Amino acid sequence: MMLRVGKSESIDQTKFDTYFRRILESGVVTNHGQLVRELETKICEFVGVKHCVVVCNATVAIQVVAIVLGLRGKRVIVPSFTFPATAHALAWIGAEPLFVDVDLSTHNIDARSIESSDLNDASAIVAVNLWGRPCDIVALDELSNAAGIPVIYDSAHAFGVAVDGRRIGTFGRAEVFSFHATKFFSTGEGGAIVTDDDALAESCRQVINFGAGVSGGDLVGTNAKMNEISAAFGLTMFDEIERMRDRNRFIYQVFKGALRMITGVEVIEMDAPGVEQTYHYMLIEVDGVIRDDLVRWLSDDGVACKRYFCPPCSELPPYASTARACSNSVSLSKRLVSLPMGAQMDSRAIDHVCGSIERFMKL
Ligand code: T4K
Repeated sequence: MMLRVGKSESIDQTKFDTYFRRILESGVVTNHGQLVRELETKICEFVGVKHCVVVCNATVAIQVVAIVLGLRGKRVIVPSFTFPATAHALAWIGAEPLFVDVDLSTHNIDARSIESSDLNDASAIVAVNLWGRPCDIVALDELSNAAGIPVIYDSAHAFGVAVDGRRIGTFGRAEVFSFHATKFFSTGEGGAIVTDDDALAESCRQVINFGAGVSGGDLVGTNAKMNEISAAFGLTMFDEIERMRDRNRFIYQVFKGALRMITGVEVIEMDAPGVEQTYHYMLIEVDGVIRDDLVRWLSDDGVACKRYFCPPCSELPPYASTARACSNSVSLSKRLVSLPMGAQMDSRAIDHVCGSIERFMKL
């Protein structure tokens, strides 16, 4: 029997029960138990990275990496078009997000909009692989090397994605994944820090456990551990990754074929040369004048769609008065609609969504 977990997936209940029984038998429910260790090993092998530290969510993962890299009180370059967690995580630890605009076609941080004064002012770049579409990693590497500051990737959307045969999770100084219930791979709530840097991994491991073992320095610990039940979800779901990818690819293609026939709707392309996708997001772009009405129409018609991300981060109240204008981010925030994706979608559901959009566009 398959057990529904979150928005996009279902897992094998028998396998989950086996893991769950191991938790009950061991009596260990948290504090880096056996299942968490197994999950970390599997993620390292799958991603092709030396260290994985699983945590309770990706927001805290960003904070932990930022604290370990000494970013408290420092400026950090971030894209203005992302989920608020990217910027809030940094602001929460006392870093200052320095927003830069994104590229209109990739929706990712535009290396060309990072000015040399930004690089002089900033102590790190946190780039986001939005929708699982990889950033311009080469350009970001060049900037990071030239400025002598690290790049950290917020890869909350990108677990399972590869570029030119190399998995997301192996780039920059460290990368962060989200395993939230709305993600391709889920542990309910959860996340991971992945890195090849031995010292960084060791410090992250200490910081997520109240700073235990930290000697000297000013590293402040927190509690960011993943528990064993979440790890059991993750371990059960691991065996489903390729099936989920194939299923999502199929849904994406059916969706794309149907949406392309509707005048006024542009599908956000997930396929790119050299990129192995998970097809976790199904996004369309429409005229900004009608976008909010379309979202209301779809919601009234039972379609779980979202205005990701509106407003852009740089226009959120904590940042709006100081952030620079990011016109591409504003434009995207007015035009994008995220459609339902994953296990909940079959051909009838896709027909319903596309039919509803078509009727709206003909009004
Ligand atoms: N960086 C980036 C770039 C991110 O996008 C995120 C999170 C983070 C960092 C931080 O990661 P975490 O700290 O969360 O690990 C959701 C998620 O809560 C959030 O994790 C995610 N990004 C963001 C993009 O989406 P909401 O408020 O938009 O989700 P919500 O509750 O409206 O759910 C979306 C759809 O999924 C709805 O149609 C309902 C459905 N759903 C949701 C849940 C929670 C289910 O079917 N089952 C469920 O259990 O934020």
